[in-house]
Amino acid sequence: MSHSENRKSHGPRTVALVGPYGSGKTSLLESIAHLTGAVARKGAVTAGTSLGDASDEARARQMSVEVNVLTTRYLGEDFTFLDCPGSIEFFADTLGVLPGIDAAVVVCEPDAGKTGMLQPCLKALSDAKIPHFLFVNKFDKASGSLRGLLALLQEESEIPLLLRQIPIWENGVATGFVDLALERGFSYGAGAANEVVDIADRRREKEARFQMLERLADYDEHLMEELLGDIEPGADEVFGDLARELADGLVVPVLIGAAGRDNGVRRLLKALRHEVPEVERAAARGGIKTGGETIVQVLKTLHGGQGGKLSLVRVLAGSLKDNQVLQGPGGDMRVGGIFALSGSQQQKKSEARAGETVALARLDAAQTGMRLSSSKALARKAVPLALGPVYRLAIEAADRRDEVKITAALHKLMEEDPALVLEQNPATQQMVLAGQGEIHLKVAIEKLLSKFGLKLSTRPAAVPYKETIRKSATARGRHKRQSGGHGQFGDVVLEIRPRPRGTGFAFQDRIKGGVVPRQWIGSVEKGVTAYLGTGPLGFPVVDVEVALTDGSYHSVDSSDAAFQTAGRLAMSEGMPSCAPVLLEPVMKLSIHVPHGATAKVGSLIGSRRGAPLGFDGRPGWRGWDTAWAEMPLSEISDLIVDLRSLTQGVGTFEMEFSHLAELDGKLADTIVASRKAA
Ligand SMILES: Nc1nc2c(ncn2[C@@H]2O[C@H](COP(=O)(O)OP(=O)(O)OP(=O)(O)O)[C@@H](O)[C@H]2O)c(=O)[nH]1
Ligand SMILES: [Mg+2]
Repeated sequence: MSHSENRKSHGPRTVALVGPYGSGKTSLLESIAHLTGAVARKGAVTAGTSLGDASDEARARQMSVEVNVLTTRYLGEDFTFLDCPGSIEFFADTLGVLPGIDAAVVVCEPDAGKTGMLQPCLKALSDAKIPHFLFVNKFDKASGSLRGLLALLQEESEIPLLLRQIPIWENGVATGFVDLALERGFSYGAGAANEVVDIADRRREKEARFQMLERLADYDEHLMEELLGDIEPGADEVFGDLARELADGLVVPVLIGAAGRDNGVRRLLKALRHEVPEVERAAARGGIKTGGETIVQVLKTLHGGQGGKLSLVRVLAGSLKDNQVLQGPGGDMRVGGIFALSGSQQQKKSEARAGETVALARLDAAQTGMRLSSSKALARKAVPLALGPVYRLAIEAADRRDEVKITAALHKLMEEDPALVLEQNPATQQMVLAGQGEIHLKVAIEKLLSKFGLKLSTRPAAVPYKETIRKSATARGRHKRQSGGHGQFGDVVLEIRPRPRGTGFAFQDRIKGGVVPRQWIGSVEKGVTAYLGTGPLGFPVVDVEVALTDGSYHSVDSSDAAFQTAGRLAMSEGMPSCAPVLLEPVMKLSIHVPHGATAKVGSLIGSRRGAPLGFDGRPGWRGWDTAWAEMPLSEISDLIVDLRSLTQGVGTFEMEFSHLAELDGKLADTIVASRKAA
């Protein structure tokens, strides 16, 4: 291994562990923590003793709900590992760390049925030009051919996969592996350091190695010539190519192992140690020319219970001292503490150098996605998150006295998680929490309780129904009151007519001969508009035209208020005979799913009163389709739940308002009845 031992050591590097839910990322983090000596005793996700997933919300579900951080040292070199949640509902955390990492390890399972789950994260990595490895985990449970699996995995990756290890099988169980670059065999001792073993099947190893070299030679002419001339390439050349082609995003090296048993994890760490590029590459990716200035990228924001706000940052250039002033896009701020993180442990530091990933305390104005710098000109705003909400719940303080506190706490949660959105819906007067799915919102609501002691009650977000009319009518409204001194008098005749959909409300003055004096025409319109706020079915009225055609007044008793009342009276008189009808919002959906689920999406659209508008390949995605449809908003509230269950969690959609559609029959009756009851 002399090729690697005599070069200068690397600076601190940061690697994200990403991939589908349940593939073993947090277990891999645990194994890394164990093998690098960051924890004395290895814990496990299933036992609730892992270094990561320490929050109540994560422990209860045995799944990661936010990024876990481990800064550790391996053979004298510093690494920070960012273990990202796999659930697509928490994908914002993965997107947040991408600008600050040097490489990613995509953890997947040796299961042909699960390879379709990989594309969202593989695509995010290749789009962002981030070097990445594939770690096929749970190899203790693998059966069947790795080659077959690899072919399926390749379908999900735009970049060619490069198989670097092959398993050693004994009676259908993987008992070790051959590293094709080193040409060495290792046995999976249970937990112990991998032993070097003889390679029993030399022919199979040579063949696999040759395929690996051929792929490397696609980007190295010299190596190609050697292969063609039957010359054995030197180890330095092979390892040099592995590092360069990874860093250039030309290949995705594939390694195998079982994090649960520390199998293959040392080899993975060694590959990371040798091949993950330095921080300068990550900086260059972000368009940063490294000079003397300090530049940090905010990867995640955390609000601890008593610790206050922490900003997890990668130092992309320069160095950082405690108490240093950093410029943000909106002003400067002072670093109030630097910490290295290891799970929920914080270790105070006085400075951080380029390449380190650390948590900074008390950067009040910092937000995830921002770039802060010693120079104002280098500070950058956060790029808005490219994830639109797909699930909503109306929320209310369980105790009204908590309302103000809840809004403040929710804002903290939204700082931690940019995928959470608080929407105030003026049409339904509800406060609505929007996000990436049921679990996403549940976790947010649980955090509100566990971190801030605040309780919310939730219910489905109301649909902003409207109503309109299908017939015309004429009605009179006569308001006359004689009480004591001054009376009230207003009298109007209104012609009410339907208007085409989407044209809104129009008021016409057709008074002749001043039977309603000019100064009160506006009063009549006001009264009409007030009425339209709640029509005969209980919803706001749209697309009607009201003409004021006749009326009378009283020289003493008529007034603005009296004519407003008269207008309102005429409307309540006339509207019920105009054949009122409910209008429901219909959205235009773009639904994205792997090709295998497209037909099922067709039936899903049908079962939710949707109208299919066709489908086509999803641009930029391999084997995915986009299906378009129109669907009533009321049917979309939990659409994401069904969509995910059809697609192993990866299906998603976007929507925009299309139009209001008339709704008749039983469904309409139920909606009107429940409105009346409320
Ligand atoms: N057989 C086997 N099981 C494993 C291995 N590694 C992890 N697991 C199991 O896989 C399950 C999921 O493990 P996690 O480490 O929580 O997976 P994760 O990728 O972090 O999951 P999310 O954070 O929810 O995406 C747990 O039950 C682990 O015990 C392995 O090497 N072999
Ligand atoms: Mg996890």
